[in-house]
Order: sequence, then structure tokens, then C-alpha cells
Amino acid sequence: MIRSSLAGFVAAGCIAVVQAASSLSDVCTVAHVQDSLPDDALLGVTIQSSTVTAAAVYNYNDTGSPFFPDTVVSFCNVTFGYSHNGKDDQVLVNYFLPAPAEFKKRYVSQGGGALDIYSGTATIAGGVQYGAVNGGTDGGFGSFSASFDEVVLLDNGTVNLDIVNLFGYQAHYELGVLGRAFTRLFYGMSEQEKLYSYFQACSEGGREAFSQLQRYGDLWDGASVGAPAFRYSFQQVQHLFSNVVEKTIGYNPPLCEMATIVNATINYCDGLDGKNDGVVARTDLCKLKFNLDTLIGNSYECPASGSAPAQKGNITEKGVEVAKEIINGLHDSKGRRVYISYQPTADFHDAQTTYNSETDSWDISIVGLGGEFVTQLLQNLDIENLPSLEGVTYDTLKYWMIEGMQRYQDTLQVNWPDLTPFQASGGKLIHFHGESDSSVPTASSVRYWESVRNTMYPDLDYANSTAAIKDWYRLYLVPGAAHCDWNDEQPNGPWPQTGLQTIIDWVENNIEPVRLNGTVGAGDNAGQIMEICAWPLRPYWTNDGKNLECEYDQASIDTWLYEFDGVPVPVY
Ligand SMILES: *[C@@H]1O[C@H](CO)[C@@H](O)[C@H](O)[C@H]1NC(C)=O
Ligand SMILES: *[C@@H]1O[C@H](CO)[C@@H](O)[C@H](O)[C@H]1NC(C)=O
Ligand SMILES: *[C@@H]1O[C@H](CO)[C@@H](O)[C@H](O)[C@H]1NC(C)=O
Ligand SMILES: *[C@@H]1O[C@H](CO)[C@@H](O)[C@H](O)[C@H]1NC(C)=O
Ligand SMILES: *[C@@H]1O[C@H](CO)[C@@H](O)[C@H](O)[C@H]1NC(C)=O
Ligand SMILES: *[C@@H]1O[C@H](CO)[C@@H](O)[C@H](O)[C@H]1NC(C)=O
Ligand SMILES: *[C@@H]1O[C@H](CO)[C@@H](O)[C@H](O)[C@H]1NC(C)=O
Ligand SMILES: [Ca+2]
Repeated sequence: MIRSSLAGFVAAGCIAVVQAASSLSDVCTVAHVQDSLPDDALLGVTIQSSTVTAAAVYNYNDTGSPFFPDTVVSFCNVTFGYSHNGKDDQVLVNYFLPAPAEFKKRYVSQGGGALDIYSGTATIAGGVQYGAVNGGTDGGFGSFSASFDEVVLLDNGTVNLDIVNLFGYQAHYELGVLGRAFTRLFYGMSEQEKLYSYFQACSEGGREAFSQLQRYGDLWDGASVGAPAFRYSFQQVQHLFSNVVEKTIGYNPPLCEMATIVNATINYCDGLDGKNDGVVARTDLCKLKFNLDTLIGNSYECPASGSAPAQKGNITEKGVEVAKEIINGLHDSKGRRVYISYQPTADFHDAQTTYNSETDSWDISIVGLGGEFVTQLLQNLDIENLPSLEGVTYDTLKYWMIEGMQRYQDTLQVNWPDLTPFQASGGKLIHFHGESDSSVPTASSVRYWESVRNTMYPDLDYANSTAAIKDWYRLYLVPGAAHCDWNDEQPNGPWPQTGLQTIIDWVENNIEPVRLNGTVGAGDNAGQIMEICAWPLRPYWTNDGKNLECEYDQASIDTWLYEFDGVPVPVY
């Protein structure tokens, strides 16, 4: 097995002596980096020593990240390229390394977002402030600023499958293997010393994180992962669902109408969690108790904004029908469920229409992430979006989801439900998802957690399997939160800004995150810690909103679980 020989991989390099007393400027040289490059033979790559760059960056001030507390860090910024043997290609990797005195024997891979595999400066503080080497890759896309969609087609009709593999999982595998080996050599760690290995990411980066945990689980000690964009063909195509709802119902709602429906939903459902704070911590109770029909006829009014004119009117039956259909999720023409959708309170981002001043009406705005998946990866046309939705029905979306699954099951899909190698080697995983996410449905994460539980503990009943899985994998739904971020519409809610710290504490100090710490992003309580319950327990505040209970509520849990009777094979 290749992985067990990775220890030899390190030993083959020349171990330079680095004293903790060495300063950043002592070690942050091209010569020291070149001396610390790992032996590349086992990966089938050739590191291009001549491409090494190394430059010390001092007092980098990083503030406002949802993923890391504000910090000021100094680090060595290293990049180098490598090529795959037998191919005329190049992948660039980037490592931010703390000074030897700050290094805490940790390595962290960072993921990308949307169609990027690299997050650049957005992730610097993430690893470095915890004494970790922080790694990123350009995926072989040609530069750190290039996106997948710029390189995935060689020409019309020809998918670059090398790039699909790299984006799917391979670039991150190589980044981690090279990163761990390079880290050991850079700091002169002995083979006996433990180097902790982490993954930290959200959204597309979350998909990248799971691509590693599912394939190379035993290489990771821990991961802190938000709102993963996995089950890729379903996830990307469902971005088109809201548009097809509008088309099918024949109503393109003004922005203000949908925004008012969202705010009214938040207002109604806020208190169902026992705490009136403008944050809906129980979108499940909202689903069970709030009837959107009651909003029909309520007035809405918004000032002009951007290209949208001032809007004033009353919420229509059709507007509510669009909202209800979106929340209900994709069903085929026989009424069978194909996929899941967003929770009530999510802001209908995919449904946003654009104002057409010539016709004084609202047009459907085809969501690019969905349209481009279809044009590039299914139709293999180098165009950025579907030109129209002509002929596109709910059945078309189903067909695209299934075709995408068949074509990219082994690369982009990333919903393999067996994490046994990760679990068996002692890995720990925290997985979180905003309850009001309007880009990746929150129930997508619940479905995956449930798939792992069912797959890995087939002989245990619900209570026992839930007890067993929480030893190493916990899922948290974040009250009020948006996609990988706090939510302007529910500003008093938390986001797990210290997630990486939490996973480090769990892995290295066995501090169990029974509840996850979230940090309130805005409002009167900005900066305060708000605890987040672990699935399947649901939050409920007693004592006039003061005491958080994490309760077991079967009726609520049931609203998160779906049978995809419209898809002929299991979809984990
Ligand atoms: C870092 O930047 C923030 C926001 O610009 C600023 O308030 C803070 O004073 C800066 N900290 C340091 C140490 O420069
Ligand atoms: C790191 O180095 C690369 C290559 O020189 C450069 O493009 C990038 O801007 C640097 N990043 C930081 C944060 O200094
Ligand atoms: C909805 O609520 C948000 C925040 O509370 C506010 O900024 C926004 O203007 C409201 N939108 C509408 C349409 O009322
Ligand atoms: C909205 O409803 C109110 C009360 O039913 C009515 O008076 C008003 O004319 C309606 N406004 C619009 C723009 O349709
Ligand atoms: C690929 O095909 C599309 C649709 O036919 C066309 O719009 C586009 O210009 C073509 N691109 C190239 C690079 O030929
Ligand atoms: C679940 O755990 C209980 C209590 O430990 C035990 O009595 C029961 O047999 C277990 N059930 C299954 C299906 O494992
Ligand atoms: C949550 O934060 C508190 C300090 O505010 C800390 O004592 C506790 O250990 C943290 N819990 C977890 C699970 O990280
Ligand atoms: Ca509330």
C-alpha cells in the first residue's frame, strides 16, 4: 500500500538542522526551502526546485474572517511548482510557515470556494496563528488566480480530465503529502515526532476536504469543515431549481417580494426556539408551524437599489407559490423526490430576478454556478451559462443530476459514505452548516452525516449508532447562519469562528466539543460565544431565552430526512 511507505518518503530527504532559536529570516530563504524539498519519487511527480520562491512576511494583520479570530501573524511565504511525470504540466503549491519558535508541529490544508481551489490570503491566519504550516494549491490551473471553469475544457467537446481529477481530489492529495513532508524537513523534525495534520475549509473547499477524508482518511488527524458542496452534480444543478420553479409557475417575483417573505418568515419563526433574538435556530419548527399562505396580501416596499427600482406592492399568491415550491425541493413529473432544497428563512438567492427597464418587468436570472456546470461538464461547451431555460423542466434537472453523477462519480461527486480509515486511525471531524444557507442546502449535510452513520454502523439502532459516531464525527447546524458566513438578515447569530481551534483541542487534548462554540458576528452581543447543539439534538432556550437545552425532537428530526424515490440508485 502506497501510504504506509510515506514515512520513507520523508526519510529520503536531507534533514536540515533547524533550531527553534532560528529566526524567520534565517530559515525563510530559497536555499533552505530547496534543501527541504521532499523526495518526490513516490507520488509520481517531479518538484521543480528552480521555481522555489520564499519571502518573509511580517506582522500581517488579518481581521474579519468568519473562520479565524482576528490576528497579526508573521510567516514565510513559500511557493514552488511540480509536474506529473510523463506530462508537460505544472501544479503550484503555496505554504505559509510560522517562525521556528512559533511552530507547533501542525500542518493545515486549506480549500477553495465556488470554482476556486485556492483561497489565497483569506486563509493565511487560519493555520499560522495556531503554529501550523498552512497549505494551498493552484490545482494545476495555471496560476493561483485561475478558476476551474477557465481550464476544464480543452476545446468545445473536450473535457480536460486531468484537470477534473486534480480539482476532484488529486491536487489536494498531493498538496497534503508534499506539505507534511516539506514541513518535517523545513523544521528538521525527526521521524518519531508527531506532526498533526488538519483540513480546514467551507463550501467548495468543504467538498475538497471530504475528497481527502473519503479517500485518504488515515493521513488526517482532524478536519473542521463547513457547508460542503459535495454530491456535486446534485448540488450544482439544484442551483437552477429556483429558476425552473419561476419558469414553471410562470411568475418572476420582484426582489422585494421575496425579501419580504424571508423577513416575515424570520419574524414569525424567531420565537419558536424559545428566544426572541431575530435568529431562527429551529428552521424545522418553522417548517412545521409556519404557513406561508398567511403572507398573501401583506404589503412590501423597498427603495431603489443598484439596477432595481423602488418597489411597492402586496405579496401575491404566485410569489408565495414560488417560495413554497422552492422550499419543497425538486420532484420529477411523476411527483417523486429527486433532491432537497433550502430551509425556510434562507434568502432565495438562487431565485433573484433582474429588472428589465425596457419592458418594466422582472426577468429570470439563470444561476451561473448551475448553468455552467451543465454547459461545461455535461454539454462540454465552453460557455459560461445556459443561454436560456427553453425546454428545461423539472425532469431535465433530474436528468442532469443523474448524468452528472454517472460521469463524475469518481471525481467531483465526493459523497462516499464510508470513513472507516479516518475513524480507525483516530481522526476527528467537526462539520457545520448554517441553517439559513441559501447556496448549499443545510439538509445536504444532514443527509451525509446520516449516510455515514447508516453505512458504518449498520447493526446498531439509531441511539447506539448516534452515540458511536459522536466519538469522532459531529455535525452542528448553526442558528441563523448563511453560506459559510454570518447572516446580515439574522445578525445576532453565531458562526464557528474558532472551529480550527476546536478540532485541534479535540485531537490533541481530547476536549470533546459536546457543543460547538460560535462567535456572534454583529449586534449588541458581537464577539460573545453562543453554543451550538450537535445533531441530532436541536436547540431550545428555556428560562426566557437564557438557558440553552439541546433536545431530542423526533418530529423536527423527521423534517430533515428525505427519501429520493425519484433517483433509481442510492444517493448518499
Ligand atoms: C488590524 O486591522 C484592524 C482593522 O483594519 C485595525 O483595527 C487594527 O488596529 C489592526 N491591528 C494592528 C495590530 O495593526
Ligand atoms: C506569496 O508569494 C507569492 C509568489 O511570490 C506571491 O504571489 C504572493 O502574493 C505572496 N503572498 C503573500 C501573502 O505575501
Ligand atoms: C429584511 O431585514 C433586513 C435586516 O433585518 C433589512 O436590512 C432589510 O431591509 C429587510 N428587507 C425587507 C424587504 O424588508
Ligand atoms: C395592497 O393591498 C391593500 C389592502 O388590501 C390595497 O389597498 C392596495 O391597493 C394594494 N396595493 C397594491 C400595490 O396592490
Ligand atoms: C463553443 O460552442 C459555443 C456554443 O455553440 C459557442 O458559443 C462558443 O463560441 C464555442 N467556443 C469555442 C471556443 O469555439
Ligand atoms: C443499544 O444499547 C443498549 C444500551 O447500551 C443495549 O441494551 C442495546 O442492546 C443496544 N442495541 C443495539 C441494537 O445495539
Ligand atoms: C468554548 O469556549 C470556552 C471559553 O469561552 C472554552 O472554555 C470552551 O472550552 C470552549 N469549548 C469548546 C468545545 O471549544
Ligand atoms: Ca430565536
